Amino acid sequence: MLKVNADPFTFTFDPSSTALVVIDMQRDFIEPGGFGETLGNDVSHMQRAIAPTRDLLKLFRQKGWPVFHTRECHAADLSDCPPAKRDRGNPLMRIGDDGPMGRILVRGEPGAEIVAECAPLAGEIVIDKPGKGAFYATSLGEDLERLKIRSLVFAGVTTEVCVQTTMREANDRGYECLLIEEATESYFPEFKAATLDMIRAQGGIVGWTAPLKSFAVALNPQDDIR
Ligand code: TIU
Repeated sequence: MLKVNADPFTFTFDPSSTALVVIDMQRDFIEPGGFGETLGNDVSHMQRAIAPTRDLLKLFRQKGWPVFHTRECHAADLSDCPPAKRDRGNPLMRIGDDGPMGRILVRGEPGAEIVAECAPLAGEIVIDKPGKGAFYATSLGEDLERLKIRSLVFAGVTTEVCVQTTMREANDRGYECLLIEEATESYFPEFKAATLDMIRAQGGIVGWTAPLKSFAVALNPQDDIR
């Protein structure tokens, strides 16, 4: 068992049953002209999550532990996009409309791809999801059961929407969930802070959070240069 110095207390995990889940590090959320910006958000906040997520991916890849990537996106005919999702509010463009990175939030379009720094490698599982949570209407639950995973380490965007929703889904299914603090971002810094607090409140009601360094040191104690 490995131990991570985490909040609200030590996160203990068995490396043989632990996977990384990187949520929606897509151009549509991170770059100008995508879905996130159409909703009126300042997407520049997302840049902060890229390097820590890349570094976290590197740690899992060095160990050969399982890596999942998710992408929020819809079929070209939008048959998996509820009208309530497409019609809500007054965005600059709607899901399926033509934007500078192709059709907004549509599978296979440039905007739906994961940013180059965090791109999936061969053998890593990519889960396309129509909702905010990665378990709803996907194979994620079955994939995790097949691999006998018990603990999940999370990264990605946005903290309070797709990351938190997926962590709550995972927590209800019995997974021990750790969110790496620098490897997630929100368009609203105060929402990120509040979400980290919510996750670890009440004795870890949803799970744990930890700085990337604490996780890295748990994996490679020899790197703990103080
Ligand atoms: N709008 C927002 O903050 N997020 C999303 O719509 N999806 C994800 O978080 N991936």
